[in-house]
Amino acid sequence: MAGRPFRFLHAADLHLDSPFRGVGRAAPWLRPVLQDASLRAFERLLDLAVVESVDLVVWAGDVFDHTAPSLRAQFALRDGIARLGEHGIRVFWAHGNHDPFDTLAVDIGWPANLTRFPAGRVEHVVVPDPVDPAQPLCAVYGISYPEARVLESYAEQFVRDDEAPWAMAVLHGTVGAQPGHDNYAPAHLTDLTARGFDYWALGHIHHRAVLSESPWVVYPGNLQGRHPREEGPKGALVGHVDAWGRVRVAFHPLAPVGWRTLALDVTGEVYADRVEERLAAALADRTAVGGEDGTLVRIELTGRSPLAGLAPDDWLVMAERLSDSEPRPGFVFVESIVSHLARPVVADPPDGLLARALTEVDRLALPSDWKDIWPFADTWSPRLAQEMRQRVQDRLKETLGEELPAEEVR
Ligand SMILES: [Mn+2]
Repeated sequence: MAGRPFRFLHAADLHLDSPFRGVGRAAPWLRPVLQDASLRAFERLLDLAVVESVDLVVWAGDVFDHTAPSLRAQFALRDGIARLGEHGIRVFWAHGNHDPFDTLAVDIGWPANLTRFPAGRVEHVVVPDPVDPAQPLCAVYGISYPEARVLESYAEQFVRDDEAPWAMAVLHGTVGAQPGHDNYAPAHLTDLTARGFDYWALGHIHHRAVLSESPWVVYPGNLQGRHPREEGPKGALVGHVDAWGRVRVAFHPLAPVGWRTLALDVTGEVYADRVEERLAAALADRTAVGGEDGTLVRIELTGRSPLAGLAPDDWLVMAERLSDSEPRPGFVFVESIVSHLARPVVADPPDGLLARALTEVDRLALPSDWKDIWPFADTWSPRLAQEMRQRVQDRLKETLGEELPAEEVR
């Protein structure tokens, strides 16, 4: 072939106007940022399509989060499609399990540049060459879910004919083994690669993944991560098709808010402020930013430390201290600090620790103070605890001329 080079934008799982999970205690300034994130990502998707001068935009399902989308989301979508139309960009939408064709309640009319693929049946559209409309530029094949639960494979319905020199297939579903996702419209990768298409524009799996490059079989991932497992930059793909039908795929991050998990081993740390210092330093690393505007962080603490005794509410205090209290570019909000800490098991106290602990014992005056030390000593070492008890007894004998009853020194 020697056709006209063109570009397309491929996105999926936009879940417009969908709520964030687990951010109920977000600061007041952050709540609207999170509520608007999916729609702001969508605005950026439109900007990207215009700036990149794509010829077509394809959405591989779950454009809406549920079957009764808010009017706000409907208008955002309608206006967005119309805006693309003003730039001569055609839009193709294959409905998925969150926005199934037959049960999706829409209260608006769609612009003429939108093609919604029919429910349960593959249809294709030949897109004409914008300069010489008598010539085909490419063909786009797609199918929509009639309802949420589609358990049969749709792959066999995709049959390419040769009207157009280049053809794309748009499908929402599970290709290959994808743990953690509903197994909808399941297909093996080889079911797709054998069918003669140049590019499979997939949706449903929220992690970006290139399953094959010849032909291309691609999940762009969702547009805006909504919980800690949907980590890292999220956005859309722009495919550059050259005159010979070869495709180069470029990822463009669009999500305003990104998720990031920060794991830190704090073995040996005994002071919460020292842990906080280390976390603040890790959070300052701007190379690990999740979103274009800011990042929500889940912190996972591992290792052995006496801080294992802190309660979730205590860690919440630190999460708040580490979070931005007002908006700024590159904001950080610590969604939670999850402690997997275990108490230390130390056969012998580390060098110097015993001496320091015994010095502390010597400085104490009252038996009530001594008792505060036992739990701490036990977390470090039975031997240390034993030494400390002995030292306390010695001190008592020395200063008061009496011994504490054994059950009090344990
Ligand atoms: Mn889906």
